[in-house]
Amino acid sequence: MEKAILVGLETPESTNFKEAMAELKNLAIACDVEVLSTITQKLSGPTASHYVGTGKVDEIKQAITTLDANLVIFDDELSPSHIRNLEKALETKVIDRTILILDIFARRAKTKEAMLQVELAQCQYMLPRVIGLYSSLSRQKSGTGSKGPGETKLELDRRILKDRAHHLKEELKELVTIRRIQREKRKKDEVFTVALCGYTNSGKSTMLNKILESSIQNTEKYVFEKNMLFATLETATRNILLPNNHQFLVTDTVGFISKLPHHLVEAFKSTLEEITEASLILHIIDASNPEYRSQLEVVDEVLQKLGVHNIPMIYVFNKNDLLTNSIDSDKQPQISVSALNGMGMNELVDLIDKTLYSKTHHVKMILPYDKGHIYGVLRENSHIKATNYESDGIHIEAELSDHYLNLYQSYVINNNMQ
Ligand SMILES: Nc1nc2c(ncn2[C@@H]2O[C@H](COP(=O)(O)OP(=O)(O)OP(=O)(O)O)[C@@H](O)[C@H]2O)c(=O)[nH]1
Ligand SMILES: [Mg+2]
Repeated sequence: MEKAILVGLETPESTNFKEAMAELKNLAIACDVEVLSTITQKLSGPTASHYVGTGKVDEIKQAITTLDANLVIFDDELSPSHIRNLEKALETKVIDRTILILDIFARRAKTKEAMLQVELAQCQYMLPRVIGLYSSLSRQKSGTGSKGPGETKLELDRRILKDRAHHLKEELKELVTIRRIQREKRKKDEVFTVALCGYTNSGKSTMLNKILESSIQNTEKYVFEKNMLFATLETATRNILLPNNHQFLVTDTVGFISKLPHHLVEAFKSTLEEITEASLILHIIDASNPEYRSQLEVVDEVLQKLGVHNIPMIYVFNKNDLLTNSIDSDKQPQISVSALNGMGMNELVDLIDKTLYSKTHHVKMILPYDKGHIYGVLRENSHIKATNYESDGIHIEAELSDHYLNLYQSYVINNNMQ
């Protein structure tokens, strides 16, 4: 079993440093690593050579000997040269948060698509680091015009990784096409889709299972839910038919975490596209977690990076059975539920139904010219019937859903006109 020392650097940019270190510990445990101790340092930023100061490096080295550790895990993604310098100084394997997350994903991946995506992310993470690892070797060996064995090995390793990444991308492309075709069919059939997004372990899968109970066509399979980081790696879509005959699809997605590795987001893009094309996003928040506010921000940031704009979103504060205080957040629209005991779930399903099937409003509005971007939003998300450019702004006649009516109420001059 691997026995590790965790290392974290607290800089002025660090937010929730303590919680990030606690999360790192959970990530390590999820990889079956025993955590012996945590060493931290406060600095204005990482040092160029060893990420932490040289005095700290000595302290870590001392701890490795005293505690008999065989692994050091840093909370931030280390550069190739940091890893090289640290491994040399500490004479121990050094990894970072990114590798841990990639490792957990690799353990959890079950479908072919998830396995390909994780391996692609791993290849892409390794590529520049192989260069780092061997560049010291090749420098030692390099005489004029000579090719040392290190360098040859480096070239070989890089080529293998590059070929593998290329192969994985090709295989993924085929799967992505199948997924696209499915999505386009749904769009053509005008089926509403609801995507469940949120921090890992917030209760997304439990929520999907609970929503399934509202369906009168209760033949769909339940999805896997468990108290562990990244229980869900593959998206699962289920059909819901309400007693009023309204119908929609709900998709469970992979959870997010702070400092989600960039390569992982890239590799999972095809899976995450399900979110960017949803009719409605339910942002599930574990309100019983003391860090729920920062987790919520992390998820909102990742969604933005994925290119999620102008999709209606409901903030669903989950696990309210564990709360003693009421929720303190100004995010709107919001609802408080327990996916475990069903509290608030009827209201949530009603809200989903209303948001998807809300009637449209025929409105006349005037957009000042400095709010021209809103015109773009409306053109994409509603039906614009007439546009006139006047001296006081853009005069628009449009069909707006409740959501957009609420959002742009201040520009509406005439609602439900005939
Ligand atoms: N007390 C309580 N526990 C809940 C609630 N909803 C979910 N849980 C628990 O939270 C844990 C995680 O639930 P999941 O549904 O697997 O969470 P997830 O968001 O799908 O997690 P990942 O797939 O790992 O990202 C499980 O142990 C659930 O039983 C709730 O409303 N109240
Ligand atoms: Mg899940």
